[in-house]
Amino acid sequence: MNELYVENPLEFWCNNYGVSSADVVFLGVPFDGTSTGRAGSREAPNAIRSASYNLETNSAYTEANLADLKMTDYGNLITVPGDTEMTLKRLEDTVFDIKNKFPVIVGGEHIVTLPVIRSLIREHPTLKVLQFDAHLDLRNEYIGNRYSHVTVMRRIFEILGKKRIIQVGARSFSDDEKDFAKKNTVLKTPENLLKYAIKGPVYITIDMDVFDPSVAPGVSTPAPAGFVPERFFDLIHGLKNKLEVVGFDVVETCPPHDDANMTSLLAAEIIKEMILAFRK
Ligand SMILES: [Mn+2]
Repeated sequence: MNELYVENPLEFWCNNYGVSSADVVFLGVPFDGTSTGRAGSREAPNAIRSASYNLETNSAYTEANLADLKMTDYGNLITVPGDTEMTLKRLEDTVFDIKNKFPVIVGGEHIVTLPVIRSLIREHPTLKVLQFDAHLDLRNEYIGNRYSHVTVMRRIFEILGKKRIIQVGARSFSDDEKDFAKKNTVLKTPENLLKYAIKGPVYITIDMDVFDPSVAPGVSTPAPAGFVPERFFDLIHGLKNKLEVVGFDVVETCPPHDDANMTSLLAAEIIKEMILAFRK
């Protein structure tokens, strides 16, 4: 056996320790059942795994190496196409199983964040959520649906309560969402976020549409005038020693609309840098 010459591009590039002994667990959630823009984010977990093979595990920001961590790729949640409720319940139960690890949840569309919060709040009752997103996702319902990528942060607000969602990067929202956010969440620019102290456990959700479509075209709901990657990475590493992060997700990558795999590649790099910056 010569293991130097084999690899498995169906797993995210990391040491695969097995779930019981791993500290960091990658879980794919190939679900896009409520997508109203471009469908296809169900293909993202595997596209991001494949993209990770184009990257180095070293980080220029931290001088740390992902390969030195006890990390494992847990595979994909078995979703139920057409049944959002059953899919979300399965995800809540699966995340609860790995709650003492550092969960890295890879969507799929943004509704997948809801069951992750339902699960983590049981372990961390004072949990806050830091959201990077072009949208506020605060509608109470959308085309008659209360459980969708458009309403996900409203449902999370109902769990967490006032001023426990911190929203960064929003530039596409309705009047009602903006009014609701002013009263009930915390809106921050990247610059202000660095000065804002988030105390206690925090979960970070990254919607890839927070980036500009010129650097991340493959998203379900693109919005012009977003982040460039350098700005995001500077921000993340500026927050490195300030936050008690208990896990994160990267959602809304949409491979069928992703020119040259740019968005999957960026998502893979984000996953690496986020883990190296924030793992417990
Ligand atoms: Mn979103």
